[in-house]
Amino acid sequence: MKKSITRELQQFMHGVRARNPYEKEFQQAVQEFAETVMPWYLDHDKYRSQKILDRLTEPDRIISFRVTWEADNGDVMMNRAWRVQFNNNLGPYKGGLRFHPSVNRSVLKFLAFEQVFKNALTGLPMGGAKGGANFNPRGKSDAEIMRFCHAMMTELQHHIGEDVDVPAGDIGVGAREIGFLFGKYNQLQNRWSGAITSKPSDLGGSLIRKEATGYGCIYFCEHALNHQDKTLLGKTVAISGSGNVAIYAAEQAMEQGAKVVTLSDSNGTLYLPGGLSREQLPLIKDFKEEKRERLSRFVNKLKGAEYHPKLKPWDFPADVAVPSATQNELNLKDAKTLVNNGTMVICEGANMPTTADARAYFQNADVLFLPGKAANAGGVAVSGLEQTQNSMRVSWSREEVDEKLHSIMRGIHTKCAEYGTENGNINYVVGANVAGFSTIARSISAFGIL
Ligand code: NDP
Ligand code: 2IT
Repeated sequence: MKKSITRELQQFMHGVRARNPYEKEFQQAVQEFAETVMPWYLDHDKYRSQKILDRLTEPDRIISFRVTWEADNGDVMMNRAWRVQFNNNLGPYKGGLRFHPSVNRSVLKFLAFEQVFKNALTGLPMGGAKGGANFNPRGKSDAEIMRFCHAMMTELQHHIGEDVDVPAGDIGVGAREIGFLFGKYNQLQNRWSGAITSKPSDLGGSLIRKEATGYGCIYFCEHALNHQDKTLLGKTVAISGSGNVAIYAAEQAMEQGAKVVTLSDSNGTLYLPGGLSREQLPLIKDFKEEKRERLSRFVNKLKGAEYHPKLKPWDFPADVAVPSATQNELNLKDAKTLVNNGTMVICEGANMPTTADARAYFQNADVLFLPGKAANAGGVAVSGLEQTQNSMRVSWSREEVDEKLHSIMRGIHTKCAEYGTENGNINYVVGANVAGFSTIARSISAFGIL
């Protein structure tokens, strides 16, 4: 990197750190972004003089509130919840809700920041937001989950709406939670509206939304491999997580002829040396989606599977790694193990699952690195299609939605190639960040000084 660019970057990050002390995840997401867009930014005096990058690292607003609810044993419980509305230049704020004990302002700010550019890449009219609570759904009864969701929506309803801000699911927020949140919203508003997406289809959700992030991720991976005259056929794929993204990434990887050798949860890793079979996938869906069991509780039902409580998916040999659990789950040590074992592709199903040093290591080792902003955009893309269907009061078929998802993932790949091609190779981190940034920068500039 040129000295002048390094100097600008240091100065910029000094300001970001000073304004957001202690927010490590947010600083990390901004640093990764700024590093890659700075050369383009410095080439565009118009945007630089309007301080577009500085303005873009400050959310439009953060709503912070208390959620009080009652446990089954009568205890009064309290959680913290937030909605970070980052930028709505391209459309209503849009992004998921996360329920996990690790949720805090920094985590939601990094997620909302990345959502702005991810949503811009889809080409659909969506701004960027994220929300959630430091609530742990694990071990709670359905009645407790319901009371928590209803209590949360009692406040959140004031800040969302189909033309204002449209939440969806994320970690810990699946069909059950969306049902409770959406029901309460409709009751409080006394009307039906598409103010929440990733709804089950019988509540007005889009077909393929449940599958969209995982499927889209594998479609994107296939595009990137095809660009190098390769395919997923016959490749071994290590996937982390066993939630919404992981399960459908596994399903689509198998559809493309790959062999899925791992899944995981926060307690350990499931290793299937012979690959996950088509007969085993419905069992995993049932235990994870319906019964919400830990992998260790049903590994004995999966023929040929081993369970390793102390190991990560990255400890097992695979051609392609698809981190699909949470941020910073793949560190430098894991990156070295993967490269030593011959892994050729990292395709991020989760948001920022790779630490900064691990990402740099992969890029120096010529590993094909596909960042989450591009690779996992399929979920929010089909959320966008769900908004359209809800507004039009129509339901598209699985085939129609899947065709549109394919076309959006193809379009994102084309944008990455347009903005990220260096010496004949695509740098997908540069491509995704600069393509998203240029779209948002144009819109901020067009609005004047706001
Ligand atoms: P789920 O809640 O369905 O699944 C999360 C999975 O990750 C679970 O297996 C969970 O294990 C594991 N996990 C969560 N936190 C940790 C942790 N701290 N350490 C280890 N494992 C962990 O979430 P999703 O599948 O929806 O989301 C996964 C990732 O994908 C997130 O980064 C999310 O932001 C991102 N994403 C999701 C989209 C969506 O449409 N759902 C769209 C785009 C990105 P356990 O059950 O043991 O906690
Ligand atoms: O990180 C993400 O893109 C999501 N959790 C999906 C957001 C959405 O609005 O569907």
